[in-house]
Order: sequence, then structure tokens, then C-alpha cells
Amino acid sequence: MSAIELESLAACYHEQGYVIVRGFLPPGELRELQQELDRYVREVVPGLSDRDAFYVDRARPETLKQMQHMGQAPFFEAYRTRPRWIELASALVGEEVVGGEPEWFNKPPGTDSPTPPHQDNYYFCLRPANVVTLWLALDSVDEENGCLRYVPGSHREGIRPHDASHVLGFSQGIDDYAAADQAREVAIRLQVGDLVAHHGEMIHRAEPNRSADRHRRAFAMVCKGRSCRRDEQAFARYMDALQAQHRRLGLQA
Ligand SMILES: O=C(O)CCC(=O)C(=O)O
Repeated sequence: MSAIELESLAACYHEQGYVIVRGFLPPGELRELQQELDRYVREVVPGLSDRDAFYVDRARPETLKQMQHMGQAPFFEAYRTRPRWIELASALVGEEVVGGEPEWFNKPPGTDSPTPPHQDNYYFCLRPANVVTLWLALDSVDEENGCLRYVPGSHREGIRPHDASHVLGFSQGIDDYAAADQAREVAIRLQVGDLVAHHGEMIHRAEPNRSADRHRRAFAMVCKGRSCRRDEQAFARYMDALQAQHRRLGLQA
């Protein structure tokens, strides 16, 4: 991507708190990623703990909805330094970044799996909030299959109060999310290979997948600026809440 393109994406990101990059991954790289994800689901996921692979219904493998800590596979560990991703993230946050462990999200068809409204940096507790999530569509996404919804400009309005949610994978949600917030939302429709980047304090959520047979898969990577430091007290409170949710849901470590 040229410097001018990156600059214009960064301007949009700072203004709205998110920016869409159409056709971010060229076909060859997209195919490679899809093949490695398929292999990971087939060969690694069956041996993972309950805390690294989440299902809507544990007894039905086809309801796999989230994978975390994917750095245990060499391909995904190496992915953290992919120049295309790092270059974009660092242009957006305005400093050198460190790529986090890749994650994978799905909303399998026929399941009730909403994403509660939240701000990622409520979970990360990074100061300053120079952190961006890069979210790549692996299926076409729209209102029917549960696309992301953003509240533009909310990344400049501070962290809202969060409370325990009942959604596995998103332990905390904004507890005073109201009709006025919903009225400001934009739905992010993407094609396979498009990417959306959102600021760590952007409010976002997604509705359940209401389609009959369309998956809603995405591959994501969080990149944080080198100047970010974690607020350890806030993070300890978040981790306590997370562990409490996992205990409530009976997840095995
Ligand atoms: O894919 C989703 O529904 C949520 C993803 C998300 O919250 C994130 O990547 O920050």
C-alpha cells in the first residue's frame, strides 16, 4: 500500500474510529490463510482446552464459534509479524506496533450467538489506547449473518461501564447501551478478503446470525503500539471477572 493510501486510511480511522480496506488480502494470501485455518480446525482444535476453542454447543463441533491463543501453531505465531498487517496497523495507530496472537470468530448459522456491545480496551486495559483490531472477513458479512456494528466517533468518548455478559468469548458488555447508541450505529458489510480496522475504544457489537446456512467467519489480530502499557490493577479486575464467567459456565482449563 502506498504512503498516500495509508495516510488517507489513517485520517478516516482517526475521524470515525474504524476504516474499511476493501480487498485487503490478495487471492493467494487469502487461500493460504483459509487452508491453514482449515488445517488448524481439523488437526489442532480437537485437542484444545475449553478455554482456547469455544463452541455454541460443545457437543456439536460444527458450532465452533471462537478460537484464541492460536500462536500455538507455528503458522499463526509467525503471522503476527506479517508485513502487510503490521504496516497497516502501525500507520493507523501512528507508531510501531506489536502484533498479538491471531483469533478467529464465527457465528454458525442456526445458533443464537450475539456479540454484546463492548470496547476492546476495556478488556486489554492499555494506556494510552493506541491499539487497533484488524478484522478480516472470511465470508461475506451483512445484517443477515451478523456483521459488526460500530458507533462512529465513540472511540473519542472514553470507556463506558461494562458488566458481566452471558456470552462466552465476550465476558463483559456495556451495561447502559441504549436506543440512542443504536441510532448512531453503522452496519459493516464486507466481502471475503475485505478488512475492517477498529480503534480499541470503538463501541461495537453484532447481532446473531439469522441466515439459514451462511457462516460468518472472521480472522482477527490485535496490534498495540509500542508505547502502550497495561494498567495492571484494571487488568486484574477484568481477569477475575473472566475467570468467574468461565467457572459459571463450567469450562475446563
Ligand atoms: O466477531 C465478532 O462478532 C466480534 C469481534 C470483536 O469484538 C473484536 O474483534 O473486537
